[in-house]
Amino acid sequence: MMIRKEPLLILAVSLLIPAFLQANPDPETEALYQQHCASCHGSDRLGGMGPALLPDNLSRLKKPQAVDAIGDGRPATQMPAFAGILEPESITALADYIYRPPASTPTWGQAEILDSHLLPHPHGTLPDEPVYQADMMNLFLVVEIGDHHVTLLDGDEMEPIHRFASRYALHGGPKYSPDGRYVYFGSRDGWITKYDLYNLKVVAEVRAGINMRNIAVSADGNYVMAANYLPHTLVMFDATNLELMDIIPVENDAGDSSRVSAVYAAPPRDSFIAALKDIPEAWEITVEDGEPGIRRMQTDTWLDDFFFDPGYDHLIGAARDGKHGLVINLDTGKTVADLPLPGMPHLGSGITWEHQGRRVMATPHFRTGAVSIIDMDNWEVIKTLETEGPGFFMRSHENSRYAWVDVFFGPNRDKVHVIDKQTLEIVKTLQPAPGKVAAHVEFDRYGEKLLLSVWDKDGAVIVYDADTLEKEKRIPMNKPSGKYNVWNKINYEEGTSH
Ligand code: DHE
Repeated sequence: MMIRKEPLLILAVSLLIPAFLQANPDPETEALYQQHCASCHGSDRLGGMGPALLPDNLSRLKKPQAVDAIGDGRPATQMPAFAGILEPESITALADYIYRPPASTPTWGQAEILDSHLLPHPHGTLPDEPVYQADMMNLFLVVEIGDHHVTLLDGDEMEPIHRFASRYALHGGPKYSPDGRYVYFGSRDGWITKYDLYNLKVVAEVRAGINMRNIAVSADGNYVMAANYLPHTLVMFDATNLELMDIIPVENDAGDSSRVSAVYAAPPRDSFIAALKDIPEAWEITVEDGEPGIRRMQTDTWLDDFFFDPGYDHLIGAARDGKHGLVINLDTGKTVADLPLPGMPHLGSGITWEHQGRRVMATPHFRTGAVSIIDMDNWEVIKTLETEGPGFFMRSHENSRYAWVDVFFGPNRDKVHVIDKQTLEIVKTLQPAPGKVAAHVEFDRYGEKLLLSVWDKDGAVIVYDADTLEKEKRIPMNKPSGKYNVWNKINYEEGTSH
């Protein structure tokens, strides 16, 4: 294990919460928390068997939902119901308490990361043959956020092979090792889980931060990089057993620190690219002899999510103001185009394809019912397709003539549009389960079939024929979100996310 010795880098990063904002709960609520909650969620609320209960980690759970969870428990988890044990006022007081910043400053540095490391099956201790029969290149993983599970699907038969519990609130695409045997999941609470798809076992886990954005696996499969919101760090691990290699403080020359918007592997460059949310910089990180080296690119503005052209020559990033996109040449670090993309483009979900001999990319928007289609040679928007509402995810496959985009927000969120990649028109709008969000598509390795999520506790993934657009099968699942095909991911297929 190589860990930098400079005291500056042996981090114990603070939340920097002003004193006047810090929690001052009444001792009674604090005592209730310690009595009933601390054993699972940690005495410092940093999480344990249960998730972290800090305001930033709870930003996606509304307070009334927290009150319900404390009172009624959470099905299919270890969270018990406290309604029969605690008075309603105590339950409300506890819910208030967990939304307040903690009195003592949470830290997540080297000691905490090393301490969190779990290694149930060190590399080389499990058999090298799959324990089931399937085309290992046509497997899908489906993340079910309803009860924090993952289903492994056989992509030829479209049948579940196995279902296992995940860490709380997985987010972002899991990343496969280059040979497709292992998959790395990232959770919002900072946990990275390495899972062996041959043996159907968790082999290693580590917690990289308190509030994590995403993870990336290097093209050679040797390193895992975690991007954090809290603390302001990038953390690098040896992919073999998830051993800590380096903690990179995310700061500019003036010492201002920043959250990391996201980090991705850039295979042709043999590097990682990260964009920063609070400092106008994008970083290229290259690992040599186990040591990460950083090249900083100044950007015209702060970047949110981003995307690359197929050669990874350019980064296309969404400006944090949500009003435009920037194209940055990754060799020179210079901004070469400013794209008029109103309505907060969701560039992380962009896809590309060949259109009339030129490469185009397309992205949905979080705030506008539109898909922007951009010529990647001259960076001009060639078409803005009107949709029935703002969308989240877009998908296609090189072998399919269609691209799919959902209508994730608004009254039409149960609809998905099918776009003809040559005419650039919507040719069909499907409504697979009226009243239930339909979102996120992933194709099989051949581009012949696809899976669409019905994003509901009583939900499903629906199998469609990618050509006839006919529904073939419904596989019940608990709020399935993303789906990830091994072949498409390890080959960086043009129609899927990286
Ligand atoms: Fe995501 C991917 C950021 C909210 C489901 N989301 C990503 C990635 C980023 C990101 C940077 C790419 C990481 C990767 O794959 O390595 N997401 C954000 C946000 O900033 C945002 C808008 C606010 C936030 O809460 O963080 C956000 N995301 C959501 C959701 O509300 C979704 C719908 C439900 C959830 O699980 O929280 C959601 N995000 C997803 C999914 C992916 C994702 C399913 C992977 C898509 C893929 O196909 O690869």
